[in-house]
Amino acid sequence: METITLDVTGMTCMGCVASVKRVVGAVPGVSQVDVVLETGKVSVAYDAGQAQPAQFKQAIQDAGYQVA
Ligand SMILES: [Cu+2]
Repeated sequence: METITLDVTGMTCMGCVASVKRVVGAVPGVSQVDVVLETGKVSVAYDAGQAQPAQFKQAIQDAGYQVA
């Protein structure tokens, strides 16, 4: 299991947090998503054999947020 932390901007409320958790959590191979609204830190635990960080970034961008 790998873990990556992404810097996400554009999240303003717990609804945004829930959206990011949902879209990243929907990527196959992702087992855990933790979001800290105040810092914009999104930590993703995933199986590197199934998922790639580029997929998380794409999912977050598709949901309307920016990934540093
Ligand atoms: Cu929001």
